Amino acid sequence: ASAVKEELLKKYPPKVARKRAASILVNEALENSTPEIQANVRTIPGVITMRGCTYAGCKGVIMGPTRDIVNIVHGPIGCSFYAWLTRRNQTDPGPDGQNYMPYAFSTDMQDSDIIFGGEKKLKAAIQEAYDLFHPKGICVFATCPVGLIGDDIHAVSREMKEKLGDCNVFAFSCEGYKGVSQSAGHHIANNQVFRHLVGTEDRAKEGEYKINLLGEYNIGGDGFEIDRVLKRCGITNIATFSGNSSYDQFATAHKADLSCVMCHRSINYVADMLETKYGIPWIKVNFIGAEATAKSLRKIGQYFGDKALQDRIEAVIAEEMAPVKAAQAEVRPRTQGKTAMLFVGGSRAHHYQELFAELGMKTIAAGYEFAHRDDYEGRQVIPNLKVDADSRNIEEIEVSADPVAYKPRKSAGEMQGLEESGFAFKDYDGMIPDMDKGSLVIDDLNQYEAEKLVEIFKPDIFCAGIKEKYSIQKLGIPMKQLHSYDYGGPYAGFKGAANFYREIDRMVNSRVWSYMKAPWQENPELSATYVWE
Ligand code: CFM
Ligand code: HCA
Repeated sequence: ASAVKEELLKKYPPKVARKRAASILVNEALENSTPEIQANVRTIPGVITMRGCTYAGCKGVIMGPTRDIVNIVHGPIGCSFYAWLTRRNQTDPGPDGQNYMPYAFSTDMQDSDIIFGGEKKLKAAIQEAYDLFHPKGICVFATCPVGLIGDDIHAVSREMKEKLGDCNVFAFSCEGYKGVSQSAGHHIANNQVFRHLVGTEDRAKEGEYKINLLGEYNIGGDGFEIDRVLKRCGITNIATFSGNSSYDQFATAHKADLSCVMCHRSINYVADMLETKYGIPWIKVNFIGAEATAKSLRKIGQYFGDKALQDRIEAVIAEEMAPVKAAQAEVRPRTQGKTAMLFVGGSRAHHYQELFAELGMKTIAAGYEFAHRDDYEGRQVIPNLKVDADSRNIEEIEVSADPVAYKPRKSAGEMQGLEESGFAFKDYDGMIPDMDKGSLVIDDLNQYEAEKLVEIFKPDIFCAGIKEKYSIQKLGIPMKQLHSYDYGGPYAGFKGAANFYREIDRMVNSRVWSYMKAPWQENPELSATYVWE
């Protein structure tokens, strides 16, 4: 594997090779520790990164899936068009029918707005949206030019909130260039939702075992499947951040008794703030993979510590597992021993290794686009993370215990008892410890390295996003999108696992790939040769 690393770096100029070397890691056995990887640093100019921008992480990822908030993009129309229904976050509009997700609200900034300022136009847009829909909330998102010309979107939002009276208007300084990736946008979104929305409504859903599900975005209906399973177990989901969510879910999130964190990267800030301000403990869960789903449900059962709940969870697991096992048994003779590569976002490259393991498939290389070292190595590295100019640029908000609403959910003794029995609060070990020794871990993979990896290893399947899809398929390797799910899904929970098994079986066992030859493979004279002057 270290020869592979050398091969990946060989073509780069020395300075680029040095920088990339720190982001490429051969997972070696270390005594009681996890090897260190470079992450959350700037992409090297000139390489074709898989990353997106800060605006995408804020507007598209965190705020996009909430149906009854009008999300107005202050910027050129391209940014709005990009964020318009591309992420496959599904929703169930419910009886009130308030669902603004199919719309693209934009100020459609023009050259003249860049020169003379766009605040007036933004005010008018907020007024127009309010007059048309009377939503509970309006959110405003900054795109790159807003930061460059200095429009004060926060002042405009404050003014409009005051003027409208019954509509919560607030804004996000999530200019695309604000951070090194989508990740900065997650943090900005978390801060503003917590500041302006969480804890503003006390009338929450009733239930005996109340949780929040943080970092689940209902892509391809994953959240629907998880909610179905939770409901069967008798667990009440107060708020999902933010798949299939509504304004009121965020507003009442402080009424839950436990936060369950799915995607650690995008939402761990909210989990921490809910604990500090309201006393709600958090645990890491994972509903990708049938075994992982069962384990997560048991962990929730153990937290509440109620025998009736635990019995019900066991009964649900037993019933749901039967068809999952049958689906597994059917495909495994055909999938066993095959290899996968996963390069996705900030959590799925880890979570989906569980599903591949259930198919008997080995993940030989994986990496995130924009995760931080804690998502690779575990949260114990957080105190030692280097604060650089880019991370300092993202606000860290001060939160303290609420004088009225703070309420410890368990006594110190109960918490200690749970911890002594091996129950881990606010804990995430990251991706690296779960990967085989000798496997490759690569942060912010680029197109050149992706093609090199495929050429060297010829994996049976490669998982990434839309920009990677066709370049990989042209190399004759099946490519599965783990963002949009290639318009399929759900893959979470029990039913999702069975869906995934069947689909991956079809993909890795299709012979079409071996029949396919690119024109330059059949006619070598068509292949281009690079000539360096
Ligand atoms: Fe979390 Fe996500 Fe992901 Fe993510 Fe994303 Fe996504 Fe993703 Mo695309 S919040 S980090 S910023 S799990 S949009 S639903 S699929 S890159 S791995
Ligand atoms: C984003 C959204 C994205 C892109 C997916 C892809 C998603 O980062 O802006 O590259 O295919 O999941 O929709 O991650």
